[in-house]
Amino acid sequence: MTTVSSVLEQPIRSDWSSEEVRTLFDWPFPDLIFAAQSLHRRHFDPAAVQISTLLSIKTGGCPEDCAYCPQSVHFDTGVERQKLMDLETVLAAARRARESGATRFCMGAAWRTPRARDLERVGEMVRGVRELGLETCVTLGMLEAQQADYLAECGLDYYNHNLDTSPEYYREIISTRTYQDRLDTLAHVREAGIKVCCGGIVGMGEGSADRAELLRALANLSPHPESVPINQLVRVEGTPLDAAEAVDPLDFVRVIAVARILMPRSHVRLSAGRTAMSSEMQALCFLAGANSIFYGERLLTTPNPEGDSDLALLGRLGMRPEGDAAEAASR
Ligand code: SAM
Ligand code: DTB
Ligand code: SF4
Repeated sequence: MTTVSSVLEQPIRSDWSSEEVRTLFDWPFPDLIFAAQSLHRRHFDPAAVQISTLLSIKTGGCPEDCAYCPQSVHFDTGVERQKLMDLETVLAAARRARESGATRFCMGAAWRTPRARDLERVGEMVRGVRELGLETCVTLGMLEAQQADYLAECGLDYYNHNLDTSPEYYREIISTRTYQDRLDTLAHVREAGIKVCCGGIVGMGEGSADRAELLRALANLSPHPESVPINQLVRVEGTPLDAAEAVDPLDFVRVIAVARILMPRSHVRLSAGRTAMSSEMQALCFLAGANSIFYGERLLTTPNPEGDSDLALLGRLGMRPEGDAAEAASR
């Protein structure tokens, strides 16, 4: 039986059954938050939040058909296509992110998989951003083993590639690449020695069993992804999901709490969708174990809360960016 005391006593696991994870979703909210917060405190400073900034280095015109995505060529969303950015433009954005307090700079490209010449240029960006003292993350679509090895040689810290939803619901969302393709890319990244950033999206019309199966698929990766972005769907006009039903905020908090319980040592990122969340809901997410956010006024193509309002929220909660002077002194 999965009980509060059993989840607090057991070691870190990668063998969760469907039933165990579904049971967690059915727990009374106070038990769930208590267990998540207890595990969070065991492994992290509960007042510290890791800050990442995103930049879209190649926008739109993507051949994939991910039903949530404004950058797919299959949907008319009005996103303006932009070819791969110059190195200098990327480095200028990275410097600004560093000045605003980000410790990780994430670069996203709307590709199915990178071409050789493009991968080389991204490799130069990774080297340049690292020299600024920032952690680096890229998300470029599917990777073969040699491509992952090349990025590792360039010093890449993290590769983001999401499972997005449960294996069962996946076919409703994407037809141009399989779940197994995603698992293969994740294996190549892991074998290359790059840290894995892998999560999913809530609010695409999935049921609570699908949410449980997504988290089970993530937690049964061994080792766990170091970073787990939990996105709330940003409904973009022109995508097939533009009229998806809004998620009950408390159900979203449950997803964060279960992710924290299953993957106690991972950074769980309260990722896309924060412009639609109240301060109170975000506070509950932090209480449930979220300890990372995207910071800066844009995600890839859609808005994110203003930097000042995020700092104000952290201030109201007595929380602070991970790695800043106050946080380092308290360690
Ligand atoms: N093209 C690459 C790929 O998909 O592998 C990288 C960029 S893609 C935009 C990265 C992730 O952003 C997706 O896997 C998805 O989880 C998330 N995402 C994209 N559009 C979103 C939306 N409208 N709402 C929430 N998350 C979204
Ligand atoms: C992730 O899980 N979320 C980020 C990042 N990885 C690349 C992307 C969110 C994109 C939201 C829609 C947009 O701005 O285009
Ligand atoms: Fe392309 Fe990535 Fe968007 Fe899918 S999520 S359409 S792969 S940019």
